[in-house]
Amino acid sequence: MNPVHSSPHAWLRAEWLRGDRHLPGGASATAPTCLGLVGYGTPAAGASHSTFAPIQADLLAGSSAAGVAWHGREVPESGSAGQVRWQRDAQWLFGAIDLDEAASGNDLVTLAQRAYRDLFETLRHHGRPHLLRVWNYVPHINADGGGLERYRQFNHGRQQAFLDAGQAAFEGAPAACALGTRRGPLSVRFLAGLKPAVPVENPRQVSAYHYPSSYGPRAPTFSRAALAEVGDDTLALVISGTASIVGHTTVHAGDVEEQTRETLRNLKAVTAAAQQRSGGTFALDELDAVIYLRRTGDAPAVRRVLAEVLGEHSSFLRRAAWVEADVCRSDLLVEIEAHAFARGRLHGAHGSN
Ligand code: 3EB
Repeated sequence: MNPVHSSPHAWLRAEWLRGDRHLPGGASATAPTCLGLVGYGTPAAGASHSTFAPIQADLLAGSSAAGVAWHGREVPESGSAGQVRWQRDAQWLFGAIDLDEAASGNDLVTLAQRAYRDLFETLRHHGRPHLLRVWNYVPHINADGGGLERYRQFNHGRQQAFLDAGQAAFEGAPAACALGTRRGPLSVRFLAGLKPAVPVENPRQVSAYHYPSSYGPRAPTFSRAALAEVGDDTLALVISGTASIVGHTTVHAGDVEEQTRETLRNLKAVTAAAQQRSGGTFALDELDAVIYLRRTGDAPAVRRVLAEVLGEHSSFLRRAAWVEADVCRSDLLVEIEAHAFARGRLHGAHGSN
């Protein structure tokens, strides 16, 4: 059976946005069932406060996709409350938050905490309490924030908001990514549903929420991946940003090719763990991936390694979105996130099998 499975009857599915398509408010870019977009580029005039506003990071030349559209089965309702724009259907809620740091007058700890406080308030209000996936884009993520790196400040505010809201800040945290942008606001996008997702960890890596305090006073709040039943006998697998980390340590600092190989070993391990947990078939070379590069000039080398390991004609490589962004540790040059759909069901209790 083809492991790439995306049923048009499922309650949730994902669709690549074409790379040559502009992302305006988004309305014309997608079908009416679009719940939300995570696309990259520069917002069209007046569109920076749309639910579909792009993340302000540049696509690399030749990127075949401009981002991912998440669809429900019905035309969603939409609205906004405070800083949160949202769209929802009977099962899922997608939200977008963009906070201008300079205008807010707050430090990044406070701003991150506020973003997540508002996020959790939105989930509570709409009765979709379970986060599946969060995308975080932090301006100048590796810069110093007055004695603490800005990513570490972000982690502090994020974890505090999870604790304040009584949300799982350790085991059971959502899948996520956190990348650095070079312009624009603090941008958070999120997808939440009615039922808890099943978290998946990577046996080659220490769980991020258990990283030692040498990486900052508060650990990052995310699981390596998460699985959800999305209807029509279909499972969604969302894999968090994945990089060249073994245990909790960066490996191959300065070597983008070896970092790419290690990242693929991690993606393979987490994909295998998801398969073991669910019985779904998730093939590494058929994942839908977003590839983030700190240095655009590394693209040919990364592409060469991906072609060698996954195949020149793999759907992974043919379909991937390539985005210029800073990875959250300054010694990391590449990070890859992914999603996939497969036939299957989740059995048994949350987190066990
Ligand atoms: C890592 O494995 C690399 O802070 O939400 C990956 C995915 C990373 C998510 C986050 C950070 C985050 O630690 C960085």
